[in-house]
Parts: sequence; C-alpha cells; structure tokens
Amino acid sequence: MDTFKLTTVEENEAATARLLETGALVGADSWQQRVKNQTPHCKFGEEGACCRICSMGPCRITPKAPRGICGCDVHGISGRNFLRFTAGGSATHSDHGREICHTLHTVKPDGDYQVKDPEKLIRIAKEWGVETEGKDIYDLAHEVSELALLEYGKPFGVQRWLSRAPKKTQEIWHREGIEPRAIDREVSTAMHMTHMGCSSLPEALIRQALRCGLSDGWGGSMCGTEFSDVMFGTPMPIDTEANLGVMEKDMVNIIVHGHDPSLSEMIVKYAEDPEMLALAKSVGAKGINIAGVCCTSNEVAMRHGIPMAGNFLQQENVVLTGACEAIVVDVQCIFPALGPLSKCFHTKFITTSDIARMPDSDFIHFDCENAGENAKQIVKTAVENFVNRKQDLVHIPDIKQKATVGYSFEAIVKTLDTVTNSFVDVVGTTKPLVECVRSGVVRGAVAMVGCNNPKVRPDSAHVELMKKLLKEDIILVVSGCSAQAAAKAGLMDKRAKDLCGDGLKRVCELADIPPVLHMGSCVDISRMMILVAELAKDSGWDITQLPVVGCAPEWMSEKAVSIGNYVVATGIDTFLGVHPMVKASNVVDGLLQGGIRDWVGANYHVQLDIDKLGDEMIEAIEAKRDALGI
Ligand code: CUV
Repeated sequence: MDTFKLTTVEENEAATARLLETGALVGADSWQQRVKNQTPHCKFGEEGACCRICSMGPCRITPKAPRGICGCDVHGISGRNFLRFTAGGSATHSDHGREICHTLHTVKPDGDYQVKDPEKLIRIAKEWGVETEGKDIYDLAHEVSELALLEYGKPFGVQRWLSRAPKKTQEIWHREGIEPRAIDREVSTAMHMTHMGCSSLPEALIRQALRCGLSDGWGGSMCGTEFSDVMFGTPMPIDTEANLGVMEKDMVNIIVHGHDPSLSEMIVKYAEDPEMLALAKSVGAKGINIAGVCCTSNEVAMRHGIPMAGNFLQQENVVLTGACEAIVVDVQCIFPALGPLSKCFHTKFITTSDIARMPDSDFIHFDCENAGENAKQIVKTAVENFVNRKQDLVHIPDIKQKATVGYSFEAIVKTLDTVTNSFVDVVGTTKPLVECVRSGVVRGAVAMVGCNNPKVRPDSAHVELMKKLLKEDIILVVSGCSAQAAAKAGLMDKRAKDLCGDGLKRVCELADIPPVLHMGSCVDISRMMILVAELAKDSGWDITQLPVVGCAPEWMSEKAVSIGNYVVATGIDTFLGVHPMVKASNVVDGLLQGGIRDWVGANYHVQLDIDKLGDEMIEAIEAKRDALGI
C-alpha cells in the first residue's frame, strides 16, 4: 500500500509556477499578474463608501464629505451596497434553480433527462400536498416542476421549503419579518429598496439582505439541489481523484466548468458514447477524459466519480497544461480570461449559455430541449481538436489525491444507520451523530464553504483550518471550492482520519468515512440547511444552540454573501476570512457582526488572521457546548 501524505499548498504553488512558465512562453496573461496590476484596490470601493446608484455621483464618503449629493450617509450607502451584493448572489443561485426546474419539466421516460430518484420526487410531492397515488412518475415530475416554478413569482404566501425548518426557526423568521415570499420578489424588492431615494436605514437594508438570502437557501438553491437529485440521482459515497494530475496525457481532455448539471451530465453521458469513443481513437487519442472545475466539478464528482481538476483559482491552470482540448462552461465563476488564454493554446473555450457570453469563445448553445444533440456537438468539437495539440507545450503536473465524495444528507443518514447499533437503536435519523456530539466524541461541526480569493493564499485557509479543527474532534462538512481544496490536499482520503483527535478518528473508522465530508456544490449548502434542521429536530435543541458554525475563509462572490446571509439567518454563526465591503460603516459592520444576533440568534465574525479565525470557531463551538451543559 502506498503511504499517505497530504499535498501541501507549497506543492500546489510549485505546480502553478511551472505552468506559468509555459504561459510566459506563449505570452499568456494570468490572474497572478492581474492582481499585481490591480493592487492597491480602491479603498472607497473596498470599504463600501462609494455610491454608484445614480448619475449625480459617483459619491465617495470622506470625513470632509460625509454625505452623498442626495444626503445619504455612509451607513445607508454601505448598507445598500451590501443588499445589492446579496441580491446578485441570490438571483444567481435561484436562477440556476429555475433552470433545473425547467429541465425537470422536460423529463421523459426515453428522453435525455429522466427521473432517477422517484422516491425523492414522491417525498417532495407529498411534502407539498400533491396527490401522488396512482400517478405516473413523469406526470408527477411535470406537476411538481410547475409548482416549483411558481415559487419564483407567486403573489401570496411564503416559500414552501420553509416548512422543512424547525418550528422555532420558522417562528423567528416570522417574528422578524424575514420569511422569504416569492423568490424573484425578494431580489426585486432588494433592487427597489436600494434605488435612489428609497431605503437608507441600515436596519431595513440588512433585514432585507437576510430575507433575500433566505429566498436563496430555503428557496432557489433548494430547488436546484432537490430537483437535480430527482433527475440525476441523490449522491451516495463514491471514489474519485482531485488536482491537475487527473488530466490524461494520451486522452482527449474535456474540462467542464460552471454550475448547472443539466449540461455537465450530458457531456459525461456523450463522452461515453461509442461513436465519440471511436472518433477519439481515430484522431489518435486513447479515449475521452472528463474532469471538472468549480461547482460543476462537485456535481459530477458526487454522482459519477468524475475527477476534479481544481477549484476557482486553478481554472487557468487547466488550460496552461497544454493538454486541454476544450473547456466547456455554462454559468458563474468563469474567468473571461479563459477567452484570450485559450487562444495561446489549441484549447477551445466553449460557452453554452445566453447568461454567460464571452469574447474569444466558441458559442455552442445548449438548451434542455435539445440537450443530447448539443452535448454531442460539444464533445465532437473537443475530440476533433485533439490533433491540434502542441506537444511541446504539454505539461500535466504529477499531483493528485484520492477522495471519497458524495455525502448528501441522505448519504449521511444512511452512513449513520450502519453505526446505529453502537449508539442508538433507530434508523433513518441523525440521532447517532447527535449522540456523538452529546457525549463529546465529536465536539461539533464546521460547515466550510466558498471560493478562493487572491486576497488569501489559495487553499491555505481552507486546508489549515480543516487540519486544525479535525485535531479538536470537530467534523467538517464542506462544499464548493472549499471541498475541492480539501480533496486536492488529501483530506477526503479516508486515511486522513489519522489527522483527527481520538474521538473523531474512532467515528471515521466506525462509519468508514473521511473526516471531511463532501456535501456538494454551492447550491448544495441547502443540504447543510436540511442537516442542521434535522439535527435540531432529533436533538431537541434549537439550531442556534447546536455546536455548529459556518465558515467561508476565502470567499469572493456575491453568491457567497447570499449564502452567508441565509446561514446566519438560520441561526448559525458564520466566520469569514475576507471582510465584506462594509468596513466604512461601523453601523452596518456592527449589525452584521453583532446586532443581527438579537434578530436571528447568530451573526458574522470577521477575522483576517486565519489561525485566530480557527481559534474563534473552536471557542464558539465550546461555548455552545457549555451552554447546553454537554
Ligand atoms: Ni458555486 S461561488 S468560486 S464555484 S465556491 Fe467556487 Fe462554487 Fe465560489 Fe464559484
């Protein structure tokens, strides 16, 4: 058996440095260079003291100019900026969810998209009061998809998914007036409130930011996750590999990047098509290798074991290997830099969505009505491009790790059932985990999520924090680029259990799990919401009492802020390693880092010193334990 060793951040950096040498040879630009060009950043922007909402400005707030032309002060300006930032993220996740609902509307027994998890569909239908008895499963899918789509614009009432939360949490949302109504309405309201001459009261703006976040996590994202599972299968533990070394020298490499599994599922399917495989052979390749970047990677890794080439700040690296025939993207987190970069190589940069059009790309429109045909054309384009590879530019870093991924909520419960006899005698609940926490074998859990950001040494915060927490018997549930950071490091290899304290190590052995559990993509943070909701119900504790915190140490996107808002609004303290752009306003910053606790029982904690951030999380978890008397 080969010995197990984590991949270090330094090893990743060395691999990147080698790839940048190739980049220099072909005159490629890089994010590393662009960061230098952009530094220092505009302080007004970075701290939220710049208002660009009307054309009397832009107005910038200084001690000498404490108000914008309309008279808005810095608190109103940074509060509005924060709310708009949230609305961008919420809209993005929720629109992804909407696309998934539309895909669900196209399912056919013999179609490109089918119902792979009928049990889940029936469960949701019953939850929503839809008659399921004697109904064809495909008719049911269409009916539920229409109901889900109505959640985006319904004129009355609040989100259906809210009823999954514990009663107490629902009461808090109601009491605070932050129950999300129609998903699109919360985004619209946010845009309306932040228009010139509307809200400038920080409390009102932050309250709407929480509500708009909730419409994402307990609305649009939950649609995205749940209906993806219905069509593509609910993830169960599966083995895969992670890091650039998953690219294959002798094969056609197709990188899928973005978010919506409607596309990546079809690419994966058509890469196995005999006709495509024969075509690959005919151009001299040994086969077709699909690997992923960003959340699309999480989606196909969780369901098919497709390897993960890397996370957000590694997207340029896949092209720099010189061995990427095509990088196929849909929406979100895609660097426009991939256009010009791909032109330095033979790589085809294939955009597929009207939502994400970019210069220097080949646009092959992908829609769920013609999914198979479109996917086949994309795969074919990539395969035919193999002959254009410039062999002297090819360098694939010899660096990868094994990972076990696929811990959906359902998979976690199933895994817990296997150890049930050791702890409790019921199956199908989170009670074994509650007992581990109650007894102190596991001290608590951290949900680590979110992106990379050049403001933090890539992956270092994710990985160092995870290592620190595991030692303290704190289990990690992760998603997004944090999950990929963990997988690349080797923390999803079951052998990583040796990094844990004795308690958590024993749990990993008993349950046969890695100590860091991959729960999926960013929209799948809705899975984490379901997990905490069930933990609260099974333990009898409120969510705010659970020794659980959220953490996004390297976040960068608007989506991350929307997520942060729904996690906090659900009653979970959330720790950030990058400051949201509100520092100019002590009122807004004070609300986020303290004041909102009076509303929802949790708040943000910002700490740029990553080691201290870890200490603070451990303290927060221990304080919750003390309060529970466990
Ligand atoms: Ni949706 S949002 S960089 S891919 S986690 Fe990765 Fe995750 Fe942030 Fe984007």
